[in-house]
Amino acid sequence: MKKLRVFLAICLIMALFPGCSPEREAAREEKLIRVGFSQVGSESDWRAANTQSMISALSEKNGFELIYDNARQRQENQFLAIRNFIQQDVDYIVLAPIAESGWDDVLSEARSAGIPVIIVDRQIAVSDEDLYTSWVGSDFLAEGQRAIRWLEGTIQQQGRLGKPLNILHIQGTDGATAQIGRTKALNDAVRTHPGWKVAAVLPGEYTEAKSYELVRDFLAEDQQIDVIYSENDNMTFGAIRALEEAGISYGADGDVIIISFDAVHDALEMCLNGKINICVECNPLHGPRVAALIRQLENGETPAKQTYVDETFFSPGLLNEDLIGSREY
Ligand code: GYE
Repeated sequence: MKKLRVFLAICLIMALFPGCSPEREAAREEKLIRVGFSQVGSESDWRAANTQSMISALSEKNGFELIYDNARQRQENQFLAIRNFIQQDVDYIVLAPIAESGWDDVLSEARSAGIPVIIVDRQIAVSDEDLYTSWVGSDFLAEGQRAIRWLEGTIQQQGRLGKPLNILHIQGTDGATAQIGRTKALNDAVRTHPGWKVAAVLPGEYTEAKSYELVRDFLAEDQQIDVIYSENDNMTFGAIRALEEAGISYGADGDVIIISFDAVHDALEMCLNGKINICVECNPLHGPRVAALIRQLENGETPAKQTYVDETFFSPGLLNEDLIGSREY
């Protein structure tokens, strides 16, 4: 009798709430992990590949509900986004920080709310390392040193070691780890090579447009340069446009050596064609890495505090169309 009453009660509930089928309940119970992701902006091809990687890895199909915010290269926007994520009580905050400093307050708020924070790409400098759970990204100093070793070897082959070398330095966003590391490698090298000189440091902010304008104005002053050290591919594209307009030859057979960072498709094509001498790889495919970190945390594991990804570099002799075609970005 009791069983019959329970059965009738279930039938009644199912009749009143047709959405409550056992399948739907099960699906609802298989709860999506809610992730707020604050992205730097959309300044470069590298960033577009990174955003794509994050969105496809943190998809519903993979068990996530992603709240994506594009900060348009402004740290204040990242503060707003993070506060918004806290308000929405997300399960995890993922931050791709614009610059290293300034995070203590907002990340303390996240900690008070009990929300773990994962840092991706650039790093943060905080008073308390416990303000974030884990970081994954590139070793930007090593990338810079890779470029410098290549330059030293090339200059030596050309019999120009010890001779004057005028370097135009196009810099990424001030205070970003990618800028700090790549800049340090160059400055360290300039200090150890008496003939090497930085002709100018141009703040290109990782964008093609800004770099183009700055290099165009710089070249208008009739400056003589031997090397362009450009801290990302998009700024390299801008610089190359300015060189073309000024009628200055560059690349493998030209007067100006072009060093570029990221190694996105278009840059690799230009490298294969001898327009860029070296592309130092910077891997943007962090989506699956971040998803794996979250899974580890969900399983009660403690992921590594810092994870550096493996990277290499490309010069024309190391490239072919098949290799470029096989790469995801
Ligand atoms: O090199 C640049 C992007 O932080 C590694 O940011 C990233 C850099 C990348 O805009 O293209």
